[in-house]
Amino acid sequence: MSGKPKLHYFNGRGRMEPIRWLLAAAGVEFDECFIEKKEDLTKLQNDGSLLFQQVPMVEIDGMKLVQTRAIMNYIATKYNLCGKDLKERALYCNKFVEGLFDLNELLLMHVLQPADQKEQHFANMMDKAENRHFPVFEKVLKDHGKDFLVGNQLSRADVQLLEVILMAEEYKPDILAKFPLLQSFKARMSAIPNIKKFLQPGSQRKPLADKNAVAKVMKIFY
Ligand code: P9H
Repeated sequence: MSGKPKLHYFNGRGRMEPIRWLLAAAGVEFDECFIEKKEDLTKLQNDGSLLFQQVPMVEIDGMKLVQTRAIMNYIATKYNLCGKDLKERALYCNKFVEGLFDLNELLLMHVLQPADQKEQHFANMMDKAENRHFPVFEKVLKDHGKDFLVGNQLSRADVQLLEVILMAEEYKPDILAKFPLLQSFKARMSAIPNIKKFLQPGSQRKPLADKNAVAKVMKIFY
C-alpha cells in the first residue's frame, strides 16, 4: 500500500511523540487522526482496529500497527535506523533505546502525576536523567569519539536521545551543564535537515501539555 502513514492518537505528545520523531528523522511525511473525545477512542476500539484496545495505532504499509515499540521497530528497520547488523543492534542500539525509553517514561508521565506526588516524581526523574542516563551517553560519546551513538551513522538511539534531552531541558534548562559532549551532540543532531525541520514551529511536533491538555487526556482515557 502506498500513501502516508496515518497516526491515531490525541493531539499531544504522550506515547506517540517518539514515533513522530522517528518518522520525521527518517524524512517520512505522515497524517494524523486525532482522538478528541472518549467516543473517538470507543469507535476505534469497537471497530477492531486496536489489538489491545490501546493507542498509539499507526496505519502503515497496509497494516494497523499497535504497541509503541513494535511500531518503532518497524519504522527503524524499514528506514535503516537501528544499526548496520544484528550485533550492533543488540550490543548498542537496542540497549540504548531501552534505556532511553525508561527515561522517556519518567518524563512523559510527569504531567499526569497527582499534585501530591509531583514533587517527588520530579526529583526522581531529574536524578535519573542527571545521575543515571545522561552520564551513560556522555561516556559513550567520549569513549568512541564519534558523532553518533551507534556505528557512526544516524540511528533511532540518536533520535530518542535528542528527544529526551529537549524534554529534560524544558524542566531544567541547564541540565546539560555537566555534559559537554551531550551539548555538542544536541547541536549536531538539531542541525540535521530532517530534524531541523521538525524542530521548527509549525511542524507536527507537540508541545508540553498544559493543564487544559492534561484534563482533556484524563477525560478520554480515565
Ligand atoms: N504498551 C497519555 C499521556 C502520557 C502517557 C500515557 C493508552 C501502552 C504502548 C486506553 N495507551 C493514559 O495513560 C493515556 C497505552 C499504550 C502500550 C490507552 C485503554 C496514555 C498516556 C493511551 N489507553 O506502548 O503502545 O497505554 O490507549 O483503554 O487502555 S496513552
